[in-house]
Amino acid sequence: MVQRVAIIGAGPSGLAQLRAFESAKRAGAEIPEIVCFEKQSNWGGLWNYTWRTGLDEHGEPVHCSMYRYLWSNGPKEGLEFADYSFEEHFGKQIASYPPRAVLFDYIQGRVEKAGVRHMIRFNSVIRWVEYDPETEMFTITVHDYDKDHTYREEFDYVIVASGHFSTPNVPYYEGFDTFNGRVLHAHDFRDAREFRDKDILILGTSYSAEDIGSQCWKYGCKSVTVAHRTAPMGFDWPDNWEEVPALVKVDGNTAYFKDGTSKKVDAIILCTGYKHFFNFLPDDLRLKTANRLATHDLYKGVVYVHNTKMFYLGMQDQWFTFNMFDAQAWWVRDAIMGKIEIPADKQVLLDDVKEREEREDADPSSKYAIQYQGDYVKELIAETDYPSFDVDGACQAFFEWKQHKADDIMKFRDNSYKSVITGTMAPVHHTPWKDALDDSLETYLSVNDAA
Ligand code: FAD
Ligand code: NA7
Repeated sequence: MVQRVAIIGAGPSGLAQLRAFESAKRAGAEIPEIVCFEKQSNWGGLWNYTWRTGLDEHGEPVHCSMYRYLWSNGPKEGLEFADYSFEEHFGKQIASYPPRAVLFDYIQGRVEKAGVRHMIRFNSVIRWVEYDPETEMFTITVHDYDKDHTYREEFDYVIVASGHFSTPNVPYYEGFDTFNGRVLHAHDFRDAREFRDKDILILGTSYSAEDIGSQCWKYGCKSVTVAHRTAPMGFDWPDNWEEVPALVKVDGNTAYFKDGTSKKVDAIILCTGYKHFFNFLPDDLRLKTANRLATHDLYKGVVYVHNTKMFYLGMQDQWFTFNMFDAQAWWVRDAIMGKIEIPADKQVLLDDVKEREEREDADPSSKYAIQYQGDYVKELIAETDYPSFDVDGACQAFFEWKQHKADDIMKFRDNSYKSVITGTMAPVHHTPWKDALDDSLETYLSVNDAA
């Protein structure tokens, strides 16, 4: 009997898994039957942009958390696929911080080349997954929106690749319900021009806060105020940008902060992070973890310790993304195909998780965290046939990126780095990021031609 594998989600992680199996097949191996379920009508996960917010055309929660004008928040040299370089896709080297549409095109190029689209059932949302210890099979309940039909199918293995930056963490502060303006989470942010000439308040100090604030600044908001719960971001911000202590309450349009100061604002954007949220999984299969580098309950960061026929991809907080998902997908493929043995002793799995957590907690610095995740990528790659690449070189690009941000937060995207896959240096983008208001693929690439 051919074994059956279900992949939940066709974002970068699920696509990495499809590509991993396809590469084994191409090399002559017999692979299991693979079915990837994707609730959206297209692949790409978060990179598949939609103008919609709230519910999608079917009434499902909109998955997309990305927005117009989003450019890569780290250098592309840190995420390049080892088996499909930017030069292979675009026919030339391109600048280091591509806008969303350019990265979507790159992600898509690899899987189009691999010819894996037929393995994906689109408009198909997973409603429930159950495991029967007697038969050692999973039963998956799916709703197919094209046929408006719910059905169940059995699988030997399940790989959850549904992402964890889609279900917003939305705190409540006194006065939100009577605030005279928009209160929204980053998940629902789409177009910075909405906030032109407005005074905006942002809660949170991580990537979304930094980038959504920068977007609004770039597209002409009047001022940005960022309230921090723990610590300020501490960059050298433009004049109309300030960092203030934690928000205490809102009264009318006035926001009050912990140090007794206040500010009148037009809109509040909650950049307060996301939840690992799996409403299609019962308690015995559902991952519960904080957003960290060493996820809880995942052996090698991918095998669910309470059921080793269940895998999770991309559940870590992320410095590395596409290449880490690849490393995970190749490893999971080999575990399913019996090339890698998962220890039968549960204690060994739990010890592995504990060791990873302790090692992560040993040093809070971002430099350590980058190297930690780079080492994780190296560890997995060494155990499979994923093309080896200079992971330390990618770490180096991240270290330089951190320094460039500290040097000038509104100019860091004007820098370029060397590809660790092809060894070529990226060109400096023709237009500085702050002046590049049109971020279409055509403009981004043609600008480089003109340079
Ligand atoms: P996702 O991209 O979230 O894909 C998950 C897929 O699963 C989706 O297609 C979804 O529709 C599907 N799915 C979910 N639930 C179900 C279900 N029940 N049934 C069927 N299908 C389902 N990374 C970078 O490398 N560079 C960046 O610049 C960058 N910017 C980011 C900006 C934002 C605002 C956010 C939120 C993230 C950003 N990331 C960035 C990180 C991002 O997490 C990864 O790049 C990547 O998208 C993760 O891939 P994934 O496949 O694990 O998850
Ligand atoms: P993150 O990185 O999880 O950060 C969440 C931020 O929200 C962080 O600064 C938190 O502050 C803050 N937070 C969380 N809860 C609250 C409340 N209740 N009040 C105030 N502030 C709060 O999420 P992001 O969206 O920035 O980034 C996620 C991904 O999207 C990332 O990988 C990027 O690639 C894009 P804390 O420091 O805990 O005090």
